[in-house]
Amino acid sequence: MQKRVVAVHDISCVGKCSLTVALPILSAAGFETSVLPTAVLSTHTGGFTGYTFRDLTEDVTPILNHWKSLNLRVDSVYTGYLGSFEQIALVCGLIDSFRNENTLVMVDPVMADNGKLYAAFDEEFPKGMLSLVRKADIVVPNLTEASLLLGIPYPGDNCDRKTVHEILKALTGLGPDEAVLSGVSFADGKLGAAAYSKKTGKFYEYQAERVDGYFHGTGDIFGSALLAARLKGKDLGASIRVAVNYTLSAIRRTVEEGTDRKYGVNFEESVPELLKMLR
Ligand code: PXL
Repeated sequence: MQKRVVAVHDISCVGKCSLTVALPILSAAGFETSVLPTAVLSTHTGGFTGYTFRDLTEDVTPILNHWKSLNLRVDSVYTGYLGSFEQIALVCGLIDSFRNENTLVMVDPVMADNGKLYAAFDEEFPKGMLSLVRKADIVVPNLTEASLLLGIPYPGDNCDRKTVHEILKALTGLGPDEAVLSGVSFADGKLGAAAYSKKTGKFYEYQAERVDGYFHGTGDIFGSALLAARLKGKDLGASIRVAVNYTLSAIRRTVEEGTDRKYGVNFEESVPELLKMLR
């Protein structure tokens, strides 16, 4: 039976990230993708000024109440950028109400990058996010978000394998069975992801070519591809390989095309590659 994912992210109308990335990728991978939009913004908040922001917190409870009346089967919940602090508790409620023994809950604790909280979040937000992370089967932070969750200083993006392993283990100590860190580098000119599974007690890593520069929305592309691979039954090691290779393919194409990076990367034309890797 086709699996249903509930994707909980904002709609950034322009500047590909969050739902405008998660929905097409998960749909192309063959999953029915239902959405719970957390906010509507004219653009994302990284690199644009003057963006609009409509918080949809008020709509969450009525939407969930309607879904409860439908007896909706939810095979996966994928959370990302939330619109308010109050939404953290509401999304925890969504998970509690709809999770069954086979539901895969993936939490991307979107709130920060490069050592800094995003514009919309204050110092209290990471504490709230921790309560959502505790409910996850898989947690997918970047190094900045991981250090905020664990209450440790940001180790910088070039931190060594030993530190990355400690962080991954500590993340699973918060509750999730699996932790995946994106944006780690263990060698010059390389960038990739590392992961740990509490069940197997194994670490996994995959590095590919590093393309210099900041590419907006790539965390969401990575997360969506990772979830697609896990839901297709690929193991954690294979899943991070798929997610890194797909993200890199979209970045390479964007560099070749020379488009303005704040508008996001060309993940669309790499979808055929993703589908091949997911086979
Ligand atoms: O990709 C993360 C993200 C999602 N949504 C919004 C953002 C960001 C990162 O800046 O601003 C609105």
